[in-house]
Amino acid sequence: MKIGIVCYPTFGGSGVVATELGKALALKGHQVHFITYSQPARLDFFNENLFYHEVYIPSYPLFQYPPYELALSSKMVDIVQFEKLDLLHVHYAIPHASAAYMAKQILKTKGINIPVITTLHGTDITLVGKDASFEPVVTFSINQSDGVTAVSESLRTETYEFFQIERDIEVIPNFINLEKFRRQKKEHFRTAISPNDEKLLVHTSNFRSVKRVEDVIEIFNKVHEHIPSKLLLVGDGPERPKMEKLCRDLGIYHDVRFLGKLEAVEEVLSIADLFLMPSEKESFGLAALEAMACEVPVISTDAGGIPELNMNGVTGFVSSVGDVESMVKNALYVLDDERLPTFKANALARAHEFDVEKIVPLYEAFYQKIIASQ
Ligand code: GMT
Repeated sequence: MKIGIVCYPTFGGSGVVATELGKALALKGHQVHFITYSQPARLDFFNENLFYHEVYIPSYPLFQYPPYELALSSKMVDIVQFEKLDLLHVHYAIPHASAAYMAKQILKTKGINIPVITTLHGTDITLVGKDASFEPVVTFSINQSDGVTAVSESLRTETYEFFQIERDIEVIPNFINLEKFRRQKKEHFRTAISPNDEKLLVHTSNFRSVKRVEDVIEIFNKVHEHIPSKLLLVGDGPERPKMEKLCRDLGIYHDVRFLGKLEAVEEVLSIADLFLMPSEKESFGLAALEAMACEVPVISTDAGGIPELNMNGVTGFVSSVGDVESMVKNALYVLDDERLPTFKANALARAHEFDVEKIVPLYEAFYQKIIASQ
């Protein structure tokens, strides 16, 4: 198939999933065309089936807000026509689904029918999409898509609850490349970070308030009172300065490392004992899956789709949002030297259920179904 993929080209979960999907499809012989405003962060290797088309937005003094969506629709029209694509797969509803709708209508006037598939990722529904500024367009463009997928049952349910959706939404969970995300031997790195074999807790996120990074720090602060431990924080975002101050105020700053945005997160995960995800909302929790693939159990909330991934008492534990005490208790339980190896093995076994090799065929089958229904 010749597939156009539209996504955010950043380190964010939806962009990562879209890029990894495109890479996996290209390896299976499909021709994949990324249509984005810059090179996707994870589009890091050459393959003869992978193409990248940049959306260019001309600047003009009148535009306080450059009309990206129009430039994106025009680019989709151009690429679908020129490359003779079989389908467009857009990740994250805003503004990709409505831009695709516009492109589809334009192409119709040229006698071309291009099937459009929209994958819902989370905040496009649970946070931003619900806002009155976007809701009518989100509802309309989901209903106008030829196929819709969501990354968890929870997100599917929430979409039906908050929007007037007349379409079937198919759940295709996120996936993991187990060749990239696997526990590597990084003993030198571990010794440098925890010279006295302190336990290593890790959190990775975009440091937005929805991730509740203050809970990560509170949990670590209490765990640290009981067992020698260190905290590694990967990523960057608006909450980071406040979090650095909190660590200073709590007197734990020297046991916490802010590592910023990293390309090779798997190297940090390879030395970790426990992953913390106390999010307020999380449609799937890709960062937790990445940790599990590196044999790291997860202490998380029960928000959104997390319980569909993190099995309570097996791969870690889930608690209510904000219940720091419960997450501390669970973290100490998992970190026990007798129990930790079992939790690590369970986390890896669970990650295997989301192997890219198992999930990508579900997308291929869905593409075929939508193309056949046209
Ligand atoms: O988590 C974020 O803030 C980024 C966001 C995105 O759209 O890039 O992530 C969402 O999509 C990921 C990939 O499907 C999911 O794993 C995340 O759980 C989801 N985030 C939220 O629902 C908050």
